[in-house]
Amino acid sequence: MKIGITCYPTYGGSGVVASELGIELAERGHQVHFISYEMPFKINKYYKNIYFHEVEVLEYPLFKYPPYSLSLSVKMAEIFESAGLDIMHVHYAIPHAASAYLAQSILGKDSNFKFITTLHGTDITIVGNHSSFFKLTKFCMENSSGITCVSNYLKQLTMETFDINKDIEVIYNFVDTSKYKRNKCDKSNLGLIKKDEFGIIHVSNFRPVKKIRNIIEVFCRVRKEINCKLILVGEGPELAFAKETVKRLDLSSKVFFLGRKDNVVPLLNCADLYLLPSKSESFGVSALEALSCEVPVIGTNVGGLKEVVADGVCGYLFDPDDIDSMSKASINILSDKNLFGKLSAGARETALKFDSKVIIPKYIEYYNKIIKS
Ligand code: GMT
Repeated sequence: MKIGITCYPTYGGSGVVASELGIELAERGHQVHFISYEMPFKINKYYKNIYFHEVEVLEYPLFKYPPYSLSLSVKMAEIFESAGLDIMHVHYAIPHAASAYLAQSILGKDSNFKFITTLHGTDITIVGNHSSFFKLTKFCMENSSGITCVSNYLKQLTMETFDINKDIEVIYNFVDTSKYKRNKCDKSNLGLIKKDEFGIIHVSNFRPVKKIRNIIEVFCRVRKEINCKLILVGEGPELAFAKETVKRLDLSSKVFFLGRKDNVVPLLNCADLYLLPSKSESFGVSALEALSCEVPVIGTNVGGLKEVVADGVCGYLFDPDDIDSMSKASINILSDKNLFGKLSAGARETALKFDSKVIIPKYIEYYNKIIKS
């Protein structure tokens, strides 16, 4: 099959999932054409069957905001024809689904241009339902050839918020468990965590929804009882605040800010606990990656995280601001070897259910269904 993929190429869950999907499809012999303003950061080496088409954006004095989404639609139409694509798959509704709709209109009905929109979360919960986008998001979904959501929670929310009268397929996020796995080497080998310390980790784009302040607060309480360090990976709007808070609390020697990292597996291998106290999370792919490396998760009982982290099996879920319970649970996990062993085994078992070998065929099946429809 020849598949076009458009996503945000920079840091962010939807871009990561779209890139990993492209890599998995290419490894299975499909031809994948990424169309975006930049090469997705996860496509950081040569991959057979993967092509990249850069969208050029015209800067012109009249344009206060250069219209990227229009240039994107033209590029989609061009590549659909020149590469002979079978299907276009856009990740994150705004503006990608709108560009795809326009590309379809440019090419006309006879072109057989079909596009699938995958909703990831904030494209529905924050951006898409904003009054400036609501009608467009609804229109694009109703005019997509197919829609997928990354969790049942997101499907339900989308149907309720937008009153969508259309089938939505749930295809969960996935992880390559052969890459995301515990290596048995010493967790102190990166020089972050000492042999007798525990590592607590969080990976995200540091947006307010991630509640970074709660992570620091939980860490503050846990470290009073447990010899541990905090590893924060990623960057985003809350990073400066997080750094200031850590400095103010005199925790600079205990907290590592590592910035963006392409490969988090060695870092997850230093960790004993993953914290994700998000206010809302449509799936929580970073938690899944931690589980795959046998790291138990403390998360929140809101949104789609409940479909990934089974409470008491591979971690625990609490209300986003229940710092007290999160801290107590963290201390319990790190101080009780049996509990830790049970949860980390449960973590790996849970991750295996979301292995790419299980999930990627669902995308391929869905592509075929939409192409034939
Ligand atoms: O919040 C992020 O990390 C980025 C965001 C995005 O859309 O780029 O992630 C969303 O998509 C991920 C991949 O499907 C999901 O695993 C995340 O749960 C989701 N984030 C939120 O819903 C807040």
